[in-house]
Formats: sequence, C-alpha cells, structure tokens
Amino acid sequence: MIKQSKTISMLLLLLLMSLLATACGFHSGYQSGKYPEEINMAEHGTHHHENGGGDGVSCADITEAPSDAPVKRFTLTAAKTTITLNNGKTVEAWTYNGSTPGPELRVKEGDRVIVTLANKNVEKGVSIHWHGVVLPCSQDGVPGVTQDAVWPGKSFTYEFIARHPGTYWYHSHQQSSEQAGRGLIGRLIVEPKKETFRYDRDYAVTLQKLNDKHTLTNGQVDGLKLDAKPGDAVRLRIINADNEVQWMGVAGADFQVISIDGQDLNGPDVIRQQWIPIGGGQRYDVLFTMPKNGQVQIYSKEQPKLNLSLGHGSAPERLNKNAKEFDFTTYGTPKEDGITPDMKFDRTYQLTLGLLDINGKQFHDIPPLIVKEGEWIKIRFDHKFGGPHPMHLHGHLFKVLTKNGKPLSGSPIYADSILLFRGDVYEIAFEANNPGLWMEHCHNLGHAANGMSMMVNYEGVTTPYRVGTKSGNLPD
Ligand SMILES: [Cu+2]
Repeated sequence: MIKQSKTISMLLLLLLMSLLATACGFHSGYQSGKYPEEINMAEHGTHHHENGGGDGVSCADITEAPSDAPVKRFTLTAAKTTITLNNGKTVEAWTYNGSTPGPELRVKEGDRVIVTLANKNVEKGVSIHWHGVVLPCSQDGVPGVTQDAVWPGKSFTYEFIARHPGTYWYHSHQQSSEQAGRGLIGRLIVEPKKETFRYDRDYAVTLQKLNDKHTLTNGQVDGLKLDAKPGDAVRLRIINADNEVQWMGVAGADFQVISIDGQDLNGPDVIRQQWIPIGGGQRYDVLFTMPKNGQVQIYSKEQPKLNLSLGHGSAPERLNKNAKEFDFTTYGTPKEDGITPDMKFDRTYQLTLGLLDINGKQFHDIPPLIVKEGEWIKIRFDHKFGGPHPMHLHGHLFKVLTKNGKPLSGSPIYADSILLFRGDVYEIAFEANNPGLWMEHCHNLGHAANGMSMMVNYEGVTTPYRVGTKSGNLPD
C-alpha cells in the first residue's frame, strides 16, 4: 500500500513536471529567471588553463577562407507578420521573407553561400542557425556564443561553403523554442555535384507546428499535394521542424531510405510498410517509384494532418498502426571507414539524459565537453527518464557506433542528431576537426528551453560574446 501511494505520488509529480515543462517551453522559455546576467560560454564550468588561458583564438575570427568557389547570395528578412493559411484563417507568424517556412534555399555542393539576415521588427532579436551544416564557428548563428543577436533594424551576413550535399534547414537560435515555433524556419538543400541515386523529381517537405496550434506541411494546413507521373522516381526530403517525433509512413510504393540528416546511406534496402521515426530537427530522404495507377501517400502516425500525396488516381491502403518500425541500425550495406567502437578514443564522455537535464544539471551548469583539435571523441548517451530526446550536435557530423551495446550492422550512419527513447543507450564518435564553441542540445526545443542544452568547447577557443539578460543573447 505504501509502495503503491509512493508510485502514485511519483506519477503525479512526473505529470506536474511535464505539464510545467510543456507550459514553460514555448512562451517564456529558459530565460524566465533562469538566465544569469552574464555568462561566458567558453569558460563556464572549466578551469581557465583548460581553455588555453585566454591566449587562444576567438570564435569570431574563425571564418571561411577566401576561395574562388561559385557564390550564391540570399537575403532573409525576419519579421512579425500576419499570414493567411490555406483554410482562410489569418494568424500571426514570425517569418523569413513573409512566409513560414521561409524560402527554400537551393545551392550546389561547393558553393559559397552568402546570406544577409535583416531583422525588421522582432524585438527580442533573431539569428540563423544552419542546422546540420558543418561551417566555421563564427557562422553558426548562436547568440551569445558565435555572434550577438540581430536586433530590429540591424543585419548580419553569414558566409560559408556548402561542403556536404544533403537536406538541411535553418532556424533562429535566439529563444529557438519560441521563435522556431512562431515560424522562423526554412529549408536549405545542398544538391550534390554527382548524384549517388537516380531520380526524376526532387521534393523537400517541412513538417511544422506553428504557434503550438497549426499543423503544417510546407505551410499547408490540410496536407500537401505534389505532382508526379506514373513511373517517376521521386526523392522526397522530409524535414521534421516540429518538436515531437513524427512516425512517418509511406503507403502505395516500396521505398528506400537514402539519406539521414543529409548524409547518404550505403546500399539502402528496398522496404515497404514501415514507420520511420523522425525526431525533432532530423531529416530523412526517401526514394520510391510512382505506381502505374494511384497515389503515394506519406503521413504521420500520430498527427495525420501532417501528410502529403503524390500523383493521381486512387489512394493506397493505409499502413497498419502496428507496422514495423524502421531500424537504421541494421539497414543497408556495411562499408569500412576505420571508425569502430573499439578504436582508440582520446576522450570518452558519458551524458545521462533525464526528463529535462543532462547528467543531473541544466544549461550553463552542465560542464562543457572539452575537446582538442585532432582528437577522436566518443560520447555515450544514456536516456534514463522522460520523453524522446533528439540530441543535436552543432558543427560536426558524428558516426553512430552502437545501440544498446550492439555495433551497427548495416550502412554506416553519419548524422548531426541521434534520437533516443527512454532506455536507449547510443555511442557516437566524431573527430574534433572544426575548432570552435558548439552547442549540444535536445532538439525538442521545449526541452532545450528548459535547460537541456550544453557546450562542446575546443581548448583555446574564446568568444567576445556573452549569454545572459545583460546582452539579451538567449540561445536556448
Ligand atoms: Cu529532449
């Protein structure tokens, strides 16, 4: 009896905590009383000498070197606007260039991408983080770490080489939970110089929840219709800009998962009738051939309004709710790359994920993971408690080594995020080859806003920027 009431009060406490987390996540965010006045994210939680004693290089000085790469220029203006949804409703949205998602930026692998961000009227300041893109520290778009927030009337120009082809996206990293939630998001597609796969059509689709209320597929409330002819090979890039995991089903065709987080998979098998779990911030590209008659439909198991259909004719039979879950740990064909669970690592870190904490701490109270250029780093994520956590690392691609102690047996998986459900243990590896100050956080942005965010800091890298209420740089 005592045990039982203890369990019940534990459950009530949990419920209360998660309600609070949900309530605080979107509107007020981490800043409500939790941000210190001022903090230096290059030095918090470390001894001065570990960080090079201040005679190191500043993140602000780590920029893209000049080159003769072809230049692609864009301007994105952030503004508070009203937009009319396709159901006729007029809603407030914070937009890049007047729409949410903002414009799809398409560039070629190797291009020098130059984007000027202007802030028209977002009082709390904005930024652009290029999610998943490996770029120089000063271009990462994290207010208080890599730049100051861009205030109304001001602008900031980002410049980087799009080195890795793939499916990416961009969003404000100033109070991300609120700002991405209100619409400051968009797609970035880096087309490869040489295609790994063959397809006739290339579509990219953003799954989004606007203002915690409107479920949008490329800005459409009632799902999206895309054109395709019988026999067309279609590459569909699915970007989950929502906080929640979307279990996406593909009905009407056999398919391949050809890319995760923008990185091609090796020898992807043809599969059918599977739910693909896509965590917040993650991208999955699927490839399929349109049937002779009828449509292909792709939709979320739990949010059926997140859906799209391709082609014409009859609708395919829906996936069974109990259909198989896609498992990337056994999918595709192995390929040696020398990165193995038993190789020698220079540093190994353990991150235990709780309801809204990492190793029992939150945000700037979590000691940063210190790395040094040239080292190989292993991180072991252990999800002990709470809902799914899609853990995202800035500035690097990592390789997934093991899940629950078992090495991956299929294609190597390189990614910028790893989705953990409660009880999951993953080991990942990366080479410290991009000196800087990099965030590592949960991409359920409500969780990040409540403290599930930390730093991976290179020894000797400093920053002139400060996080906190004094500067107004609030990078949750
Ligand atoms: Cu989380």
